[in-house]
Amino acid sequence: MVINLLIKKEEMRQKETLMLIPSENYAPKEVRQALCSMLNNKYSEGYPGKRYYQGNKYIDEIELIAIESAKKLFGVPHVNVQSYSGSPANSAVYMALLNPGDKILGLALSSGGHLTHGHPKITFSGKFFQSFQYEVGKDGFIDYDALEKYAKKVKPKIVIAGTTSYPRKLEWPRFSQIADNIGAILLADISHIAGLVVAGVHPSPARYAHVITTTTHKTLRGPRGALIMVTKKGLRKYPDLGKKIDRAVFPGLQGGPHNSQTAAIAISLQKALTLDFKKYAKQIVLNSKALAKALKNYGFDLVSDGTDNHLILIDLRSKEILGKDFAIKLEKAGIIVNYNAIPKDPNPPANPSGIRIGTPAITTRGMKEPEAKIIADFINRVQKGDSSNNVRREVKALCKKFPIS
Ligand code: DSN
Repeated sequence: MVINLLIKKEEMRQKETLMLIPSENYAPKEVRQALCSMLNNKYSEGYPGKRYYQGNKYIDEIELIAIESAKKLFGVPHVNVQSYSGSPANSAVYMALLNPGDKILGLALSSGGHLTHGHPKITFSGKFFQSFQYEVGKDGFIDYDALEKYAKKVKPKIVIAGTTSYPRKLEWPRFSQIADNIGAILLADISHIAGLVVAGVHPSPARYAHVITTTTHKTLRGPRGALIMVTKKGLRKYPDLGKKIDRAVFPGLQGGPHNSQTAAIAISLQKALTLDFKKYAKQIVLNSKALAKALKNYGFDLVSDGTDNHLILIDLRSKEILGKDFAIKLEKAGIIVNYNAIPKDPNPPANPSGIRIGTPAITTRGMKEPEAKIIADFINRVQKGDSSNNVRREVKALCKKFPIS
């Protein structure tokens, strides 16, 4: 069958190339097996103990394990594990807490935010709400003073603190103070950094935000999926917030949960509770810092001049190549990245001035700081015009030394 052949080819591609897209990772075999299990056959609209279909005895147990594991991992009292992915999770939070036309305030996409954080005109969050956007300053860091002034002026109902291409630590106490001062809800979208948060290598928003969303497939290394979590602070402010969130997910936005996904989430959350996972997440950051340092030594300009987390945003303007062209060259050499806007990018999003790279997937392969330096050398050689075939051969050899199962 042609599809089976293409799946095999994709497996081979993933094995033989360096996956440097910071939102991608290799999910463990048990997670992938759960995804294609017979749980896929079952309808389970509703929640454990309150389903609209019979035959959900085991599905209930699985969903409860996923919920309890997430509560323990993130230190929160209420979790919904049914959102299909990150965008539906954020939409469910808005549906639970906002009315159409309410004001929302999120980080601009061009400053490292996400489409669902109020990106204007073309997105659900930008069309159905009055959306306002804050930005990073000239130094590439979120300008909290400017955000505070803007929040006081706009008075949004919700402040969204979350990022997709921001290489620095998020200052939760500052976000919380800004949102609390204007009586706004604080939503922390930790999709990119969830694995780092559970390992303690990035501060947790659990004491500061009212609601936390995260995808489960990035640094958390699970299946595609999402969690919506209500914190103690959130329940103090809105005692029925958990119920509201659950009702927004089902029946508000979704029908039956994807049970195979729920089981895969449960497995990955249990793995994330182990000491091994904490070591893994620490290594992600060590690798990212080593890669950033080596790239700087080769004269690459990094937005914010470095990284605190799993990702690096390279400003290519001094190298006189656009992000897309460089990403294509790197792909020819077996290095997979994505082109990305840099703050205040003079070029359009479809052909921006930067690339975004990250270390979650290479760390899953077992690579450490020495390999991060080798990868920086590969990237530099591609930029300098070394033959992509030469680099490709070396990339393949490196990947072979660090196999994935
Ligand atoms: N598309 C994801 C990323 O690459 O960061 C965010 O949703």
